[in-house]
Amino acid sequence: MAASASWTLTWKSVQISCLILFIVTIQVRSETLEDDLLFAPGGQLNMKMGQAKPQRFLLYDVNPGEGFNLRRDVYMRIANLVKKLQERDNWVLVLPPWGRLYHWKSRNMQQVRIPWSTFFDVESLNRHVPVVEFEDYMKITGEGAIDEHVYLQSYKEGWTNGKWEERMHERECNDPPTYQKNGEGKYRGWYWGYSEAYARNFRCLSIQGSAGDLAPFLTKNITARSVMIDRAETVLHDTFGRSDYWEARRSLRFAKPLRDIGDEFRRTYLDSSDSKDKTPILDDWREMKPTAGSAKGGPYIAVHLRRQDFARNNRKEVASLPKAATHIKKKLKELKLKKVFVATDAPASEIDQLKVHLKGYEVYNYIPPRTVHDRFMDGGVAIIDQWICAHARYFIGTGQSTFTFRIFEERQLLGFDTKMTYNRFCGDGEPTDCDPPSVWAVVY
Ligand SMILES: Nc1nc2c(ncn2[C@@H]2O[C@H](COP(=O)(O)OP(=O)(O)O)[C@@H](O)[C@H]2O)c(=O)[nH]1
Ligand SMILES: [Mg+2]
Repeated sequence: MAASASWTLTWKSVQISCLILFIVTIQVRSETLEDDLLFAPGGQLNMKMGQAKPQRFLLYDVNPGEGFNLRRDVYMRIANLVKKLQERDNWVLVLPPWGRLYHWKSRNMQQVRIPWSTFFDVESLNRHVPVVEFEDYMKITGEGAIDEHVYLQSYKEGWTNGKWEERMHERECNDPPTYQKNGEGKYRGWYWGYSEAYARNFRCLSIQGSAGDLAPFLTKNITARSVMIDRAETVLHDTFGRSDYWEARRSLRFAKPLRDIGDEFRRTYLDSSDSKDKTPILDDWREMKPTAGSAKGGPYIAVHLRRQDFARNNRKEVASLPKAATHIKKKLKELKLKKVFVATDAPASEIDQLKVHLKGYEVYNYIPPRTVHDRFMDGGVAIIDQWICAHARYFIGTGQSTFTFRIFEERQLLGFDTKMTYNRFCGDGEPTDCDPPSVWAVVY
């Protein structure tokens, strides 16, 4: 039977929850005492005084089919959930290792169990909410165990009376879970490629709502020390486009080595540097608040041409190469520029075709040297492309691509005028004056 875990708790269940919470808190406390060396100052006395609360860990994962740039958005939702949870308890966000992404097609390398530090500046993340890599989590807790695996799902019966409303109930799983209990009572399944990892408990939670709505559930219904929220893309942003949204986004900085490679490419081929282009980067993102329009950008146009599955599926947002080239040439003339940087997932043959259509102009694309590709893999190369696009005078993206959306945001954070950023190709299935992308101003 599906137990109700809704936020409308009855008085009786409140009483029971309090009792369970009390018992488990004692248990968690005694566990924590052993870990004091790792978990910062504090002993029983301090904890009684409310100074050092036991550390709790929030892990999460996303539907395996989702791409890198939607995952970055889900990170922001979960980071802000942790921010909210921290008002009550000492929660730490455990970063889900990267790997097995559909778009990472290079076959000559193992693209799995990749730590966040390969792609992102973990110190910057830490300035928003406390985070640890999964391998560090295993070291801290001494094993690869996760106390509670909570699998988010929709409501089997759909919306009530065809109306979407916020709600949350513990339910039987809609689909048979791929995580199965073995003879030792451990739930085994895909934990980012770590065979030693497992969950002690598994449950399904039907939810319609935002990430922050999980906070009461995590503080009242669950008292375990570590909880994994699976299919985290199911929950929405608490506040889209407000200051806490942007704080999470600002903290999600690319790793310095990748930014350095992008900067070197800008200097070498695109006559672009931060001082000339008025795109200075401060070490601490919390101090960066450039006024909109202050960034000039390098003397080149950058475009993101999303092809591959977008083109194969005949999405109406996809422009043919000749149509994209016509758009690029028009803008180059208008802005009196000669150089265009092309970020794309297209095969080399399509890039060559585009170059033919852009004859008379200088067309650049980033081809990683072997050493860079081996170290940073497909994910890192894509970030270098995004970084170069973020610094162009003018940008044109692909409609509905989260890869493009993340470039829009990056440019907003550098201080570009929105007119120089929020542009996209009109697809072959759209009119030539297709709707421009929606503009999101940064809120500081
Ligand atoms: N290097 C590089 N990779 C790209 C480019 N466009 C797409 N990709 C790859 O394809 C993936 C697209 O998936 P995703 O991040 O979900 O973005 P979306 O599908 O466009 O919304 C990216 O994460 C990259 O791995 C590009 O311009 N350059
Ligand atoms: Mg995608």
